[in-house]
Amino acid sequence: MSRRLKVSAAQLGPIHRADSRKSVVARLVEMLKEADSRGSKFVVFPELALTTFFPRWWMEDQAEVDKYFEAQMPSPETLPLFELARSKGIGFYLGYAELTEEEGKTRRFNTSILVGPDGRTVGKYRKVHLPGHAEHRPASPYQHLEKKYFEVGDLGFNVWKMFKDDIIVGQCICNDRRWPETFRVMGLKGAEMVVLGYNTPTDNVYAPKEPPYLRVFHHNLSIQAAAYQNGIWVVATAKAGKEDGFWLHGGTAIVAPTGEIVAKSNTEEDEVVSYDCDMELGEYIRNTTFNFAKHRRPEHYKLIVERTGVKVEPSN
Ligand code: CDV
Repeated sequence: MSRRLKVSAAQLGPIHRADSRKSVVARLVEMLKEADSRGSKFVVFPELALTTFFPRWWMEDQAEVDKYFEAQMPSPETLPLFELARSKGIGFYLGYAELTEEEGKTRRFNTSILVGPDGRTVGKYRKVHLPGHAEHRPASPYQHLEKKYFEVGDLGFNVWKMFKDDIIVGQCICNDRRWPETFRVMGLKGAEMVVLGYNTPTDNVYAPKEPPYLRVFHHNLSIQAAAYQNGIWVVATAKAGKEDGFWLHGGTAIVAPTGEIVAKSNTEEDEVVSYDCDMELGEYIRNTTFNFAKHRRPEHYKLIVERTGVKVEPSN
């Protein structure tokens, strides 16, 4: 019997500032029901899936910022999602802003969790590649303040065995998908599928001349290359559409280990995208072109972990 996993990417349309957690969770619940009706066993929700993408606003009052964070998970508001998923035997990935007390310190992370089909949280990830800036830029049409509101994740890139076939699942968040290191670390830990959520503005606030079509092209380029270069399935789920007037691109996609997009969203609204994944498909890639044990040359990759930025060093 081949190992298969039917997965659904549950894309969210906009969540406005005024929308309550309860109304958002009701939308997630509806999409989980839709995924269940299609026979899916795994549902991937977006990054920061419970609120608007609040890093676009400069806020000085920490109490105001903290309204976008979750101090517990499941919370009373999200519990219906956990209970429904458990009753249906469906696992899920959920992104949210995490507020935690650790060693007497208040900490804030851009976090995602993997919840197993038995309703238990099996894995947590805290976003490593935080894009944007930390200072107020009043001349900018909007802010991208992930560097102000979150700490850099401290849990690394991990994988977990999930579902009845012990499928090895990794997770990351949004900007992480643009960094090959993200996927290679999980690939080296045996990942067979990597899931992620994202909120990507259609325009590049740091490069206003970049045309919007390139944003979706770079998104696809990143996840397709990551899938092929590691022989893994990649599921990438957007929060999309005009949120409080700011446009986030869609492009939710399920990518096969061959690098091909096999299913994608057609809207920038709540939309469930499903695919029945053959978990054996990546094996030939992982055993031939990207047989890591046979072909990798880490002795030549040292700079990747030793150096962060570019230092010009011509060999002539
Ligand atoms: N939420 C994100 O991480 N967004 C970034 C934007 C800022 C480029 C992304 O990589 O999509």
